[in-house]
Amino acid sequence: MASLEIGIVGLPNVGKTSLFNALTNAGAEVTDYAAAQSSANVGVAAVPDARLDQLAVVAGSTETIYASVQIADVSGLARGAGKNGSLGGAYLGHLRASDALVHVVRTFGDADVFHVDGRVDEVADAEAVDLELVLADLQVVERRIERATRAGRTGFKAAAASLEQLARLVAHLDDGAPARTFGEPLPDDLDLLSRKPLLYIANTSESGDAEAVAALQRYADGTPVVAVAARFEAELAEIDDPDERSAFLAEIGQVEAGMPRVARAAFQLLDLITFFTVGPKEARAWPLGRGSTALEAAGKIHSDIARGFIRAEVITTADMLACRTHAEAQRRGVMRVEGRDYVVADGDVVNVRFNV
Ligand SMILES: Nc1nc2c(ncn2[C@@H]2O[C@H](COP(=O)(O)OP(=O)(O)OP(=O)(O)O)[C@@H](O)[C@H]2O)c(=O)[nH]1
Ligand SMILES: [Mg+2]
Repeated sequence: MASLEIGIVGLPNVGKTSLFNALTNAGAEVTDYAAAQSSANVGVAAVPDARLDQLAVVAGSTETIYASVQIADVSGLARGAGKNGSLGGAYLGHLRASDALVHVVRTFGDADVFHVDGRVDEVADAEAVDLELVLADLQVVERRIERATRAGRTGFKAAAASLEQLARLVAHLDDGAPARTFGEPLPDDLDLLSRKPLLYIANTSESGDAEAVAALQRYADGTPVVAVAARFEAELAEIDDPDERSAFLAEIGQVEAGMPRVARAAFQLLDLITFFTVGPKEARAWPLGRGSTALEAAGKIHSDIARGFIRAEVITTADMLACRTHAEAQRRGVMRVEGRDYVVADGDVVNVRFNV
């Protein structure tokens, strides 16, 4: 299964790697200077889901397997990087390959941490990175225009139409606006960073930085903002003992870890739904593109199951929790039998009958 990847962007030293560690528990190196690392940290973040926890209890499943998203953490994006073309190579490769971007903005203001501009200004910082992404895209579109112009000379009508659209896009990007807000359908192969779904993370101090978070929310103008104290969360992720965890959380007056919120927001950003398979061996959450069919869901589980697909038996999470077993759900008439074209709904408990 090709895994969906989320790329972390942000200015240097804002806590991207701390967030990555908190999400993935990978223990990547965190430095208090701006590390110029050329390779990326890539890891997997589990997406906690209370519905799955309950289903696992009801079914007495030995193992609980959450859905996951892949996260890539690269070094900081310097101001000017998009314009002067230094947004190159491996760095861009990772971001371009991402299906969505998480943009970390620093609101914590410890004096002991080096900050590139010697101050904390969350809105200016966010704006700077957003602009670099737009400028990098502008270069891509301009290159595309050069190519389309050459094709146009040899007389392709399609090239002329796309040239007009690309010129409108250049004007849009030139205003500093992201491709996301362009409002015209663009060719699928035009891979622009500012076109990807985006989520802001306000990396706060343990006190929460309410004012700065509110300012960032105003700037974000509808784009989701999730506030979290990344360094604290990264430390929390390393504690396995439940009592120790509770004590650590209580220290900053929190009852639960903030990372599940981030993981869920990232998951939503990818426009995924979750379906479940539940049995005594394992209860498992599967990510699936919204609008996918039962046959596609079967293919996520195993290509053989899709190939030999006969039918899907579908129970809602609520019905499954009430009935406790597939057999009881069938007896009460809440188990639906669906064909290969059934559009799977979020929270469906699915059992595929297949024949190989
Ligand atoms: N007080 C505080 N410090 C933090 C927080 N998150 C990160 N830091 C500190 O900020 C510094 C940079 O953190 P990193 O996670 O390495 O930041 P980064 O964005 O990955 O940095 P580069 O990869 O070098 O661009 C480290 O000293 C962290 O301990 C936070 O939430 N609160
Ligand atoms: Mg880092």
